[in-house]
Amino acid sequence: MKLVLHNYWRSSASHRVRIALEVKQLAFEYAIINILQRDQFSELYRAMNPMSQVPTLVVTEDSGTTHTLTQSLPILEFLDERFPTTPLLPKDPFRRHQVRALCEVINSGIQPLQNLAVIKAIKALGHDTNAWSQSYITPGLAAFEQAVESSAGLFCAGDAVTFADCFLVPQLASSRRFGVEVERFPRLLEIEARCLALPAFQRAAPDQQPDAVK
Ligand SMILES: N[C@@H](CCC(=O)N[C@@H](CS)C(=O)NCC(=O)O)C(=O)O
Repeated sequence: MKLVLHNYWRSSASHRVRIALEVKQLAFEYAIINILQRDQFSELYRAMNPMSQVPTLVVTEDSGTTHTLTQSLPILEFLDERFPTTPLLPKDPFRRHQVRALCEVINSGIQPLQNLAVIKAIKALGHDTNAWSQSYITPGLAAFEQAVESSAGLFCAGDAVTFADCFLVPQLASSRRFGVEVERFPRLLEIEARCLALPAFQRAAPDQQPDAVK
C-alpha cells in the first residue's frame, strides 16, 4: 500500500494527519500543496479535494486501486481502522465519544473560523484578523481544557495518545501564530509538552517538513 499526503507544513489539519501517520509508523510520500500560493485551487488538486483544502491522502492498494481521502478526521478514522496497531481511539464507547467530542471542539468550533480563506475575507473587510481569530480560539481552548479535566490522564483522554492529541498539538501551534495567550491553559500545555517529547510528534512538526520556511 502506498500513501501520498498532499499537505502544507503550516496547515493544522495536515499536521493532524502527519502525527497519526508518524504514531503508526506509516511511511508516506509528502506532496506539497502551497496554500499561500493558491495551489489548492488548481484544477488537478480541486479534482481530488472539492473544498480546495489540505490535507488529501491518496491511498494506492497493492492491487493498484486508488482511493482519494479528504477531511482530516475521517482520514484519522480510516488510518485507525486500516492500521489498528498503536490505536488512536480507546476501546470503551464512552471514552471514544470523549475523544471525538474533543476533536469536534477544534474541528468545527475553532479551526474553520481561523482558516486561511476566512482570515483573508476578514482582512478584506478591514477587520483585525488576530482579534477575530483570538475571539474564537481562546474560548474554544477554554472549553477544550474544561473537557480535558474529566478525560485526561497523561494525554487528552487517558494515558495513551488519541485523536484528541493529534488535534490539540496543531491547534496550539496555530493559536500561537494568532497571538493567543496559550499560557492561560496550563493543563493543555502540560499535555502538549508530553506529546512533543515523543519522536512521532517531533517528526510531524511543521518546522521539520520539506516545505517549511524557517
Ligand atoms: N475540515 C478540513 C479542514 C481543512 C482546512 O481547513 N485546511 C486548511 C489548512 S489548515 C486549508 O486548506 N485552507 C486553504 C484555504 O483556506 O484556502 C479537514 O479537517 O481536513
